[in-house]
Parts: sequence; structure tokens; C-alpha cells
Amino acid sequence: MTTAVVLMAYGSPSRIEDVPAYYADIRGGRPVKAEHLADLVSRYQRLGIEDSNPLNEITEATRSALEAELGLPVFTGMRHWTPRIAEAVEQALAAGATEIVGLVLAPHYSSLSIEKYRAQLVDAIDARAELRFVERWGAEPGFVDLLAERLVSQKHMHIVFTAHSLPARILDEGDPYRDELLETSRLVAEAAGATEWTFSFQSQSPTGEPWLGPDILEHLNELAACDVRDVVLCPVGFVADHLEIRWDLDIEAAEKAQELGLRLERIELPNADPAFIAVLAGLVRRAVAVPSAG
Ligand code: FEC
Repeated sequence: MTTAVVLMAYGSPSRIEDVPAYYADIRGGRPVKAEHLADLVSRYQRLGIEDSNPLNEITEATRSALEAELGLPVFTGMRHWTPRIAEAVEQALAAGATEIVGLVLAPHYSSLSIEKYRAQLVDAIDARAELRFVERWGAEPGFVDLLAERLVSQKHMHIVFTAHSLPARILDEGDPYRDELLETSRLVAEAAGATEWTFSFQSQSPTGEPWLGPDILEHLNELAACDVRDVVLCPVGFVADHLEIRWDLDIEAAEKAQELGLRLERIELPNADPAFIAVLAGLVRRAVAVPSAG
């Protein structure tokens, strides 16, 4: 077997002028309202993303560090931008891969998240190599310890674990996403020795249907009403600094906290930290070690 890794991430527009095409890709053919597009463009602009984008740079740093750690070729495939998942697969096959490990830079399973990455990957491989897919890794001890270490010095504060919201209908469909997020939160709080914590969603999209809550802004209101004063955010559902962190938390939530008189901090995300790369490498090694079904 010749093994290669396809490391998958959400993807982010490379430049401001790419935002309309990027948003259209996220919407998957459904219409984009002009005011929503204008709002998204202005969020990227206000973050200073004109010609380069931190998420794509962090993903590249993660890819190259993982490749060095594993001694295996690792190719980046983005779900909503370039290089696409299909391009990564073609690169892996051109490099002679007969076995591809699919790993998503998102820890928790949902039919609306991980399953969508898997579908693109399976389509692209088109039975030309064996697939080993890492479906979830939110309870991975190394990941839990890494987050807990970043929280230890703030464990006296009220911890709010956060993750991207999804349409609330997933719960009726038995999707494990919310349960997996709560389990990671519990494990991290326990490992950090923290007792005062809650969970909230963030970054819901204006799609016109109900999304999972509470949303972080509403949750900060609730905390302030309960006389909580010091809050630290631990975004368990994300691993890198991107729009949802730098805008939704560092700007929107920070402004809300200021208005409410709350002290608000957040932990550093794993990004391309060597300890995180070691966690990812462990997931790949384990996936390869499992005997194949055929
Ligand atoms: O930094 C960046 O440029 C990209 C940041 C980014 C990440 C991310 C992660 C997740 N999303 C998830 C679900 C949805 C669903 C919709 C949706 C919409 C958007 C829009 C932008 C966006 N998401 Fe995202 N997401 C990021 C960015 N996301 C931009 C569209 C405009 C907006 O909402 O303001 C709704 C799709 C629809 O319209 O039908 C659903 C989930 C994650 C976490 C897992 C993962 O990373 O894959 C789940 C990062």
C-alpha cells in the first residue's frame, strides 16, 4: 500500500473579490440575498483580508507540519474553496497513492458537516484507491488535554464552550453533533479542573430556518443577568483562527461583553501548534493501522 493523506478544511476566499463565488459555493445553488453578501464582504474587509487569508495560511502550515511528522504526503482539500477536495485526491493519486486517509479539521460528526466532506471525498476517489476516513475525534485525549492546558490559568472564570450552530432540524434526525460537543466540553472542563461552565452555539447563518441555540450573544446576556462577571471562551468546535473566531467572537461577542460590563477572554486555538499536529498524526496512524474491510 502507498498511503497519502487528504487533509480537509472548510476553506476561505483567497481575496475579497472571491467572496461572491465562495458564498455561492456554500449556498450550493440556492439564492444569495444581496444584503447577506454585502454583509459578508464587509466582515472580510473589516478583518483586513484583502489579498491573503489567515485560514488558508494556517491550513497550509498544518498540512506541511503534518507531512513532516508522518513522513507521508499530505494534500489539502477545501470543502468550499480551492484547492478543492477533488484536486487533493488527484494529487494523491498522481503521487501513486493506493490508500487515502481522509481527515477533516473539524472534530465533531454531523450529517451537515463531516458527512458532506466524506461525500466529496468518496466521489472524487471514485473507487481508485482504498479510503480510510476519520469520522470524529472530539474526545481524542491529546485534543482534550491541549484545550484543557490552555484553560487551566483561567479555570476560575466562567467557561463558555462554543461551536458552530447548525439548523435545529438535525436533532429530529438523530444527529449526534450536539451530544458530541457537550461530551468534549465536559472532558475538557474535567481535565482543566474547572466546575463552572456552560455551552453555547455561535455563527448561525441567515437561512430562514431555526438554528441550534442558545447563540453566544444571547448567552452572554443570560450570564450577565446571573451576575457572572468573568468569562473565558473555549471554541471546542473549531481548530483554527478564521472568520467565525476573529469576527463572531473577537469582535461581535467582545462588543457585547463590553456593553454588559463582562470581562471576556478566549483561549488560543490549536492552529498549527506541534502538540496539535501530534494529535492529528496519531489519528492518521490509527486509521492506517485498522485492518481493511476487504
Ligand atoms: O474564515 C473563513 O473564511 C471561513 C470560516 C468558516 C468556518 C465555518 C465552519 C462551519 N460552518 C458550518 C456550517 C455552516 C452552515 C451554513 C454556513 C454558512 C457559512 C457562511 C460563511 C461560513 N459559513 Fe460555515 N463556516 C465558515 C464560514 N456554515 C461565510 C455563509 C455566510 C454566513 O453565514 O454569514 C449555512 C449554509 C447555507 O446557507 O445553507 C450549515 C459548520 C462549521 C464547522 C465545521 C467545519 O469547519 O467544517 C458545521 C470555519
